[in-house]
Amino acid sequence: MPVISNHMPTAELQALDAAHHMHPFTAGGELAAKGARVITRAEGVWLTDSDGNRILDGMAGLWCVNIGYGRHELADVAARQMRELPYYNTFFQTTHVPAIALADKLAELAPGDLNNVFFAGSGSEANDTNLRMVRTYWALKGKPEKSIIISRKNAYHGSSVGSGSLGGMSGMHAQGGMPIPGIAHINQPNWWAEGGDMSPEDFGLARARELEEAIDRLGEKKVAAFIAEPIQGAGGVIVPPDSYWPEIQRICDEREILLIADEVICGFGRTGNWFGSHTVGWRPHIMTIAKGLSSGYQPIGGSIVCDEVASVIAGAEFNHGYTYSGHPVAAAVALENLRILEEEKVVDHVLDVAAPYLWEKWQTLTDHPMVGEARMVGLMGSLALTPDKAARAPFAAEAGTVGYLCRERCFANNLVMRHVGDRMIIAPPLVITPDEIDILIERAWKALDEGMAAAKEQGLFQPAPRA
Ligand code: PXG
Repeated sequence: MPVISNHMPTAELQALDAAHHMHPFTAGGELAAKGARVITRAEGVWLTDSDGNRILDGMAGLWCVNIGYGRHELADVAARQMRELPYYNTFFQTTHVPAIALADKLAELAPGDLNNVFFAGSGSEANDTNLRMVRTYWALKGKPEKSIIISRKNAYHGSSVGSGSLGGMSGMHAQGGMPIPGIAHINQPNWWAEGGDMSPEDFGLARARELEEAIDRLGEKKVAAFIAEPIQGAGGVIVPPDSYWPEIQRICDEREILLIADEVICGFGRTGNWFGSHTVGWRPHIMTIAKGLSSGYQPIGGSIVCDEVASVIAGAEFNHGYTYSGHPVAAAVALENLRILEEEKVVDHVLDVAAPYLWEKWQTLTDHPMVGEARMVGLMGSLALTPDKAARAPFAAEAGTVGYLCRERCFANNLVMRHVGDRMIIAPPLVITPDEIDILIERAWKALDEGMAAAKEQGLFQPAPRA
């Protein structure tokens, strides 16, 4: 057996990868034929692949490397913690310093009375916790029938059976028996694709009022909670009309249901505030966190829970938890990440420097003949691709065909910009500089040009007939 290392030729690494490694959200056969891109190192916002290409990471890994790559402070903290206490659990009335310190810090950062943290290993696990916690809360309050959770179509809340059911991804629900019962999905506030002839403001109100209608239809007595991402990420960076969130808050204020803000992407500075719910003006009872909590340097997630819910849950044994809940190495690394975010004023950098500059440049992409709209909140942005801007028309080809062509051209131009259907999305590390933003925009423009040329060549630059 050869030693597998960065020094092996790319083709050999790809062959070994194809032989034994099953990839998430990937058509394995197609990838095996083509060969996976092998990433070997990273620094700041820059990835290096096994062929020595330097790639600008416009997605911060998977929306998570908020402080950028290559921060050795986190490696040092991890090594120190591994030497001192590599593992101990937080079950059965024990604890340890990293979990204590991280929970304490999160209680300080989170708004209002969100003072209590239940740790998990990922965002999916944290949302599974939330699902069981809100139902358990109502059961302990003597209302076990309050168990339905309302979510939204095209939401992403994770990939486990529970969190995937909370999510509203039709492609996921089509595989493996999801969603589980007891979850209702209302429509998303995606004006570009679904707004028809309505004004964005009217559409935002109408989509928010679907929450009210759903609660009334299902019966307030049966609804436990509403879960939403402040800004949908994996669904394509869907920025709702301004009317949407205030109306959601009004409805929530009038109903007795719990609110779960899924901050897995929006949290820890992504939207220009510590939490996305702050940016959109929404007051949740529980926040789901992961990703930027450790900037992806260690797998860790959790739920930040308000005092009322936590105190009711504390009244009985909550039969729930993970081996790695509050893992000491992950917790210590997360704490160091939060120290860097805070001391280096990274969230201020997003709000005052990076986001305004990126938005100024990002908007210019609407001058491109294939870009219908450009949206951005903080450092998460999207472009809607269209063959007919005035009609906001989708392509005649299957959704994602043209988006995929553009993503391929991004890769070829050493830029990671993803596609979700025919929306292009970015979420770069929060430490990105104006110079790097210039490079991002230049490469994005080139990739769009090449993507459009390829679409035209393949006869794909055609609007779908109007429904
Ligand atoms: N909630 C939200 C809002 C997320 O974006 C999760 C929960 C689940 O977290 P974990 O740590 O279990 O993955 C996520 C994850 C994509 C993509 O393609 C997005 C995510 C994960 C993988 C891929 O955009 N988001």
